[in-house]
Amino acid sequence: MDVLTEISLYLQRGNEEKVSAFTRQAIEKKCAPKDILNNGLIHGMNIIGEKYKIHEIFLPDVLLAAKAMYAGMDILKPLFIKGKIPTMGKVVIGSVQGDLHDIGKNLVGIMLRGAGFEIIDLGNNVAPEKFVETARQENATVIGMSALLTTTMPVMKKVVDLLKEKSLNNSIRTIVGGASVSEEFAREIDADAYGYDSIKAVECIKKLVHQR
Ligand code: B1M
Repeated sequence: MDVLTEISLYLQRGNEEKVSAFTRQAIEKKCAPKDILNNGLIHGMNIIGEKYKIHEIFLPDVLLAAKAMYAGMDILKPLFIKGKIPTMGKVVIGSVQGDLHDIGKNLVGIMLRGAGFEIIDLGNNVAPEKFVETARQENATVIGMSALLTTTMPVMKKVVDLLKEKSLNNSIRTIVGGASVSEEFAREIDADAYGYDSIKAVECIKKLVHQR
C-alpha cells in the first residue's frame, strides 16, 4: 500500500502514532508536503466526513480523526513555513462565532505564514466585534473567516456589515471559506473574496493586499 494511502487509512482509524510515523516516512520518501496534506490527511478527513454524514461513524470517531489530523499537520507545518520572514502584511483569521471547527482555518494560517504573512489567529468561536476590533487595532489588511456549519455562515455577513458600518470596508478586506461556504454565498454577503482551499486563500489574499 502506498504511504499516502496508509496516512489516510490510519487517520480514519484515529491512530495518531501511525499517522505521525507514516507522515515522517512520506517526507523521507520525498513526497511533496502538499501531496501528503491533500492526498493523505485531507483525503482521510473527507472520508470521515462522508461516513459521519450517513451515520456509519459517530462524533467520538470524528474527534479521534481530528486529533490524528493535527498530529500529521504538526509534522508538516515547519515544511510550509520554513525560513519566511513576514513582510506581506497582517491577516486576522478565525472560525466564526458558534463554530468550533478549526482544522481548515489552521491550515489557511500555516499556508499564509509560509507565504510571508503575519497572522493573528483568534481561534474559534470568534464574535464579529472581535474580528473587526482586532483588525482595526492591529492595522491588519485582511480578515479571514472560516465556517463549516450552515448555521454559523450568517456570522460572516455580520462581520462584513460591521466593517461597512464603521467605514472600514475599504481599508480592511474580507475573505471567507470553509466546507459550507461557496463563491455565490461570498458574493451574496459582499465579502471581498472566497477561498475554496488554503492554496486558493493565499492567492486571493495576495490579490487583496495589492488592491489596497
Ligand atoms: Co463537525 N460537522 N460537527 N466536527 N465535522 C461537519 C462540518 C459536517 C459537514 C459533517 C457531516 O455532517 N458530514 C457537519 C456540518 C453540517 C452542516 O452544517 N451543513 C458537522 C456537524 C453537524 C458537527 C456538529 C454539529 C456535530 C454535533 O455536535 N452533533 C458539531 C458542531 C460543533 C461546533 O462547531 N459548534 C461538530 C463537531 C466536530 C468535531 C469537534 C468532532 C470535529 C472538529 C474538530 C476541529 O476542527 N478541531 C468535526 C469535524 C472534524 C468535522 C468534519 C468531519 C471534518 C472537518 C475538517 O476538519 N475537514 C466535517 C465534514 C466535512 O467537512 N466534510 C464536519 C478537513 C479540513 C482541512 O477541511 O475545514 O473544510 P475544511 O477546510 C478546507 C476548506 O474548506 C478551506 O481550506 C481547507 C482546505 O485546504 N477553508 C478555507 C477552510 N477555512 C477557510 C478559510 C478561508 C479560506 C479557505 O479563508 C479565510
